[in-house]
Amino acid sequence: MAAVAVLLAAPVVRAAGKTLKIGFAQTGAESAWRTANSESMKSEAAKRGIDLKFSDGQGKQENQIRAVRSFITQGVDAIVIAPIVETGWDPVLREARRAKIPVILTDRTIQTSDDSLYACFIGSDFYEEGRMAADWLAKRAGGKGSIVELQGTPGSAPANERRKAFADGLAKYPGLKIIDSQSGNFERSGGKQVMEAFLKKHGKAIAIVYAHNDDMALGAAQAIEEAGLKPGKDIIMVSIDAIKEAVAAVAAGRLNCTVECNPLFGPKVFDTAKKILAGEKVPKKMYNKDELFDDTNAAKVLPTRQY
Ligand code: GZL
Repeated sequence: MAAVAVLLAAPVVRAAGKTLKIGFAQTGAESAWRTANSESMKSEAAKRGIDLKFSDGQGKQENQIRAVRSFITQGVDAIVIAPIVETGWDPVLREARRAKIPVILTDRTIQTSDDSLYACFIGSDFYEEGRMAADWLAKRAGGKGSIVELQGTPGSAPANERRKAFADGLAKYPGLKIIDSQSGNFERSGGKQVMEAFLKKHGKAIAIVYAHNDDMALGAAQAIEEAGLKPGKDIIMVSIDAIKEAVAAVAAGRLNCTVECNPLFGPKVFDTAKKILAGEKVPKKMYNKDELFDDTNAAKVLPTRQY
């Protein structure tokens, strides 16, 4: 058994000078966050002369798995995956390991029976983001109000963790109650449609919107305005990502709080890939630092926002 373990564990060290070929299985193009993340990966690869094989999963795990299999057939040096959902990855990760191609998970984590199937994770701490959102709301909403929640993609790590963290964070505030929760799939149109349904069902009982990302919050804000109400004033708006449009909306008082989830980690991904291919050890999980923007700081930081 030991012999097999040594064989499988042997790191692939790439010949110096050869153009690095990296396959990237992206989730899709569902949000402004995703666009910025794809741009960060593509522009950084171009800057470094890396041959990036980019695959848009169009929101489907089977497309991502197909792309990973194609990368293996092409014999890429490393594979990067932004796994759209948490489960179902072990078989294709085992195929990558058999081909001795290291896999870096970015953006979203997975549930796996064998952590050694991937080299490392680079992304944000979604539970911390949900906690920060709940903490902000508990301080600013006077401890009471009916909340409607716009969830991200079902089964995705950000949706699962942001939902759990927010509920955990509000557990000690019985006056702050989630009265409805539905997925808008991280899309602006989804946020608008779900909010229209919530307004029809709950009307003026809605005091707070908690959206798992800014695109859905901005879609919900549009629905609220079309219903003759003022988002940010009649209804408190809390979301996550801190895309430039949302930070501007917070500065204008149309949203009230957005928790950052930085997508610009292309440089970190390729630095890490280089280390792994050189046989260096890297940390298993690398979390990006995220801040919170509300009426106290949004206008000030807006000119510096990069995505
Ligand atoms: C978070 C990322 C989420 C963003 C959404 O790292 O997976 O997916 O919060 C995006 O905007 O669609």
